[in-house]
Amino acid sequence: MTSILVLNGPNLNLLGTRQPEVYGTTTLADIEKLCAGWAADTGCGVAFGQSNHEGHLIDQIHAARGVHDGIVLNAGAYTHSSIALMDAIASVDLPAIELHLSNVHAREDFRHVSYIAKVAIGIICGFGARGYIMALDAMLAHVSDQKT
Ligand code: DHK
Repeated sequence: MTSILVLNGPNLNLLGTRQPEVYGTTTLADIEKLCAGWAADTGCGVAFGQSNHEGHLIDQIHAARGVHDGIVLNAGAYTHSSIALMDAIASVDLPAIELHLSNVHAREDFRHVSYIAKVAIGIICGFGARGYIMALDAMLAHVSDQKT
């Protein structure tokens, strides 16, 4: 069975109340439920992780080796700064999709820079919580293509 890790970085635990005009009112628990529903519908496994700490995120990426077939990563602000997270993705040889709730390209210039994009198979941004399902669909299709 295909299994996908959905990993969320700093401040995403505050979704729902954090700048709702930017990130919406859907909580991370709501998103987890959405993803669980998608998993039940598709038969694909989905695991969920969140940390506000760069090293914990790296540990979770390393732990995905041999357990999951792909990673959907909303690295939050670490997207724009973390060479260590980029290296972690490059090191585990798993496909990763960079995800953002907001359209980072319509925001401040510093959000236009992404280290994750350099090692991701693709990027989804600007579709709010629905983006998680779009990313899961895309990752499942990518992994299925690779298996055939
Ligand atoms: C989430 C964050 O925390 C920001 O630092 C990113 C991203 C955008 C999002 O839209 O999900 O710049």
